[in-house]
Amino acid sequence: MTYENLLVEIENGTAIVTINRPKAMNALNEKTLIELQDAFVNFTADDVIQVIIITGSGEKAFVAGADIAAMQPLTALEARQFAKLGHQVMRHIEACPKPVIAAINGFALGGGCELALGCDIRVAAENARFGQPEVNLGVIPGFGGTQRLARLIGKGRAMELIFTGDMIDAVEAYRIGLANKIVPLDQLLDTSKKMAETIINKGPHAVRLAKEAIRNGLELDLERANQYEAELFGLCFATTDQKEGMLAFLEKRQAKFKGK
Ligand code: DAK
Repeated sequence: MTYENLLVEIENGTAIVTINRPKAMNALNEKTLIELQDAFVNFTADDVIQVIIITGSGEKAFVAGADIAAMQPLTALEARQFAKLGHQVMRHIEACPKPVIAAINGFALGGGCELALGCDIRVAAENARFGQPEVNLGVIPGFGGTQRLARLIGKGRAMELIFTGDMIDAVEAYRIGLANKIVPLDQLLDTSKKMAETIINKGPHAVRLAKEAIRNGLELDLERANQYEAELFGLCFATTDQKEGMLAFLEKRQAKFKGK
């Protein structure tokens, strides 16, 4: 996979996608969004890839937002189109059956924070800074920030971040549940890769069905969500991984999952 604004490496079942526009702090322009979407279509279809890590190039920024220079002259209709493209990309990431980890190496602002929110897990480097500063520019978050941030950290905290445009550091992001963990910058990728490896060693179907259960279940009331979980739990028993996983436990050995 070769792209203009993305670097993609595949390592032991993990795809590492680096957003590579360092001169613009890895800001998301149309081209980058289209490339991200294309990359996720490929990751979803590629059986070799089991986990995806998204990070930014350099040491200063994960993604400093949607590209302000590209957005400034947009008409209302063009802006709507741009927002729709951003939403589509976040949906591709969220709906990707494979877990997606954001490795946040610096500023994750505006569209960058929204990209991190579209991922399943957020690992923050000590220099990570999060924020939804769109109100400083006279707009609101346009790639799902008003919705996903509130769902993740709660309405009150999301409103505070979005209304003030304040930036928060990694410690505060961890405290409010925006970051899953904080690590030194030089350990960010290794930690994320180790987490990917841990996940890869589990039953792939189980991990994917768990993602589906959490993601779709959160949109349902508890009763229906639990019924949905029961259906997916039942489905696990159609896989050889379930037979192997339980047999391995009973035989006191490591399971050898085949993803079948
Ligand atoms: N877009 C374009 N260029 C950016 C950028 C961005 N978001 N962020 C930084 N850059 C560029 C800077 O312009 C500068 O370029 P040159 O001047 O060197 O050519 C270069 O990156 C380095 O930035 P600084 O010189 O500013 O570096 P500092 O270390 O001093 O500051 C910073 C770093 C990240 C704190 C600062 O650059 C900054 O505040 N950046 C903007 C952050 C921001 O406001 N992000 C939110 C963007 S708005 C919607 C669709 C989408 C959205 C909203 C609505 N609809 C269509 C409805 C989403 C909006 C956003 O994400």
